[in-house]
Amino acid sequence: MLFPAAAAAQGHYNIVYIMTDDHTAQMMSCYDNRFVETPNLDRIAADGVKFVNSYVANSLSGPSRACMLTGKHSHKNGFTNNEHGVFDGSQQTMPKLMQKAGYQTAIIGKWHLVSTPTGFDYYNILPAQGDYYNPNFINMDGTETREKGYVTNIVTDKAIDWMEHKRDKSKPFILFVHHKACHRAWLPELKYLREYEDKTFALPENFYDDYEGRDAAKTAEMQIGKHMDIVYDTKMYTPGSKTFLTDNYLNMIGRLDSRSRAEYDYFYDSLALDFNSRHLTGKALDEFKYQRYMRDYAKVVKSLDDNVGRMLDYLKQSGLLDSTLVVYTSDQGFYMGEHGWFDKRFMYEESLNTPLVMRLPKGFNARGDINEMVQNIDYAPTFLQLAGAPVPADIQGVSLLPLLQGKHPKNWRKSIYYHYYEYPAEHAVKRHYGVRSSDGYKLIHFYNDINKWELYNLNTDPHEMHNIYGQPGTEKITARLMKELVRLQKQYDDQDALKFNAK
Ligand SMILES: [Ca+2]
Repeated sequence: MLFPAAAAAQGHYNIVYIMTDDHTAQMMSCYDNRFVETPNLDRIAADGVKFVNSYVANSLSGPSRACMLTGKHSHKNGFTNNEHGVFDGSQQTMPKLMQKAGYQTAIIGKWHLVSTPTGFDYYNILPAQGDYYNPNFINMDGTETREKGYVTNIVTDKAIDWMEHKRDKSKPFILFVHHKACHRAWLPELKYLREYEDKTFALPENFYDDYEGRDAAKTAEMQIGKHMDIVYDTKMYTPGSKTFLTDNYLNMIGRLDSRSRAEYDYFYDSLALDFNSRHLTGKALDEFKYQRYMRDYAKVVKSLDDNVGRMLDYLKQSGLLDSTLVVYTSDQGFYMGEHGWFDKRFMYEESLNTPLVMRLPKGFNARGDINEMVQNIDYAPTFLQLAGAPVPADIQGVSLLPLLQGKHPKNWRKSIYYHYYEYPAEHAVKRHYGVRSSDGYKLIHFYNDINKWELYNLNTDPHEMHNIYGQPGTEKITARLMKELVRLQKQYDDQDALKFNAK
C-alpha cells in the first residue's frame, strides 16, 4: 500500500463533501443522543473520525461557505455578511486550485453566494435559499428547472447521478453536496409528517434565560417565545390571517401539487385547529412553539440522515469508498432552545460549533474522537494537501491531514478566532469578534453601536450564563486572552477589529 502522501501525489483520492444548512450537533446522535437518532451520520463517525472541537469563523450561511471555499477568514475573502455580500468569484478558491491539480469539481444544492460559481466543472444549484418542495435549480446555462419532489432527496439524486453518469471517470473528483436541510422553516418530507409527534422534547435548562450581564443577548431577536413566527415557523395557519410571514409561508407550501398540499394541510390544519382552540399564552405558548420547532426540525433531519445513508451506500456499491474522503459538516451550529433561542450568529458554543465527521480513505489510520481545535478555514488546505497540491501561503487555515493520519502535532493551535458582521439585520445580533481557547475560556467584544466585553469560563459555566468580564480575580485570564486575541488579529491581519479593541 502506498503511504497516504505518496498516493495523494498521484491524485488517487476523491472527496465527497456533504454540507448541510443549520444542522447542529445537538441534533446528531453521535454528538448528542438526547433528541434524535441519526444512524447514517453516525456511521461516518463510527467508521472514521469525529471532531469534537469543530468551529466556524463566522456563524452564518454565506460567510461560512466563503470561508470554506477560500480557507480564509471573512475579512480576507470579502464575504462578511448575507445582507450586502456578493462573493468575488475572481479570487483564488480551493475548487480552482483543485482543478489545477487535475481534479474534476462539482457542486450540487445550496450555493448562497449570489455570484455565479467559479472553479466548478459542473454545477446545479438552488437559487438563494432554495425551496423544500418541488424546488427550482439553476443550470450552468443560466436557465432554471423546476424539479419534482423533496429537496434533500433531489440533491442526493443529482449528486449520485453526477458521480455515476456525468463525470470523467479517469480523473479524481471533489463533489460538494450542499443540502438545504435543515434551514428555517423546517418543512418535512411528507412521509415523515407524523414522525416525532409522540415525542416531548425536554426544555434546555436555560430556556428561560434572562440574559443578565449580556446586553447583546438581551436585544437579539431570536427568542422562540417572542420572535418565532406562529405561522411561518410553527405552521399554525389561520385562514384569513395576513402578515408578511404568512405570505412567505403560503408561497413555500404553495409549491406542492394539490394532492400533496391536501396531505400537508390535513396534518397541520388539525394541529392549528387544536392550537387555536386552546388560546395559549405565556410559558404555555413558548413551550408549545418549542415542541413544534423541535419536532419539525427533527423530521427534516430524518430525511437528511436517510440521504446520507444513500450516498454512503452508493459509494460502497460503486467501489469508491476506499479511495474517497467523505466529509459531513454544517455551515454552522444552531440553538435548539438554549438561551430560549433558535437561529445562530453568536459566538456562544451552540452556534460557534459545527458538526464535523469524516470517513477516511484507505491508508488513513485515525479513528474515533479528535480533540484538536479545528475550524472551517481548514477544509481548503486539507483537500489541497490530500490532492497533492501546494497550499498557497495566503490560505489561513491549516491542513487537517496530520490529524487524519493519527498524529497529534504538539504545536497545534490552542485557540480560534471568530468575527461576525451582519448587523443591523434580521435577528438583531450585534457585531462581535473574539477568541476561544482550547482550555475553555472565551473573550468576546461586541462593537459597532455597543461596546461590551464578555468573558466566560466554560469549565465552570458551559452554558455561558455568567459573563465574568471585569470581575475581581479574572485579571490574569483576561490579560492572557486579550493578548491572544491581538495575536490572532495580527496573524490573520484583521485590521478593522484591531482598531475596535481599544474603543
Ligand atoms: Ca446556515
